[in-house]
Amino acid sequence: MKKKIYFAGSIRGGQNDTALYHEAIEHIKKSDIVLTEQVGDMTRSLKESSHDEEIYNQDTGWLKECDLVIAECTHPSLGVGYELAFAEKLGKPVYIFYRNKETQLSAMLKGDPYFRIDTYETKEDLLAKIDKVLA
Ligand code: 6IA
Repeated sequence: MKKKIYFAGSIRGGQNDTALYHEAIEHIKKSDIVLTEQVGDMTRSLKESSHDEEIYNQDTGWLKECDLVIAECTHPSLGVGYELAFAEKLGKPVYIFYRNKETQLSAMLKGDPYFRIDTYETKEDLLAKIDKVLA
């Protein structure tokens, strides 16, 4: 059966990696379901009017519904950090990937043995590691 994946990545924390999130999401969709496609949506602007309460309710609902969380954490994001702690409280498996040559991951993630954390360098490397998680 297809798994429901909550893909987390920075939005207001900075959108430099949105194209990469998009590719990762499209890759995951070949085998499973991604609940959070908007994270890789390159057509939407941060300037559009946002309904923050709706976003919060929808995303926390999806966190409750998902089978596992995959987060790309190279760009620090308050929202992603919140989602990861929320997922831990719910007991959802959480996989975190980041490019260690570009950032120092927060001690609040690295120091928490609950999270399964791995580094990567290239997009191909990231997709291969995601495949292992999904297998
Ligand atoms: O603090 P951040 O904005 O960087 O938090 C990013 C995380 O919060 C992502 O993993 C999302 O799951 C969630 N999130 C933040 N903003 C939105 C959003 N905005 N829609 C859905 N989830 C969000 C509207 C769409 C946007 C592309 C303009």
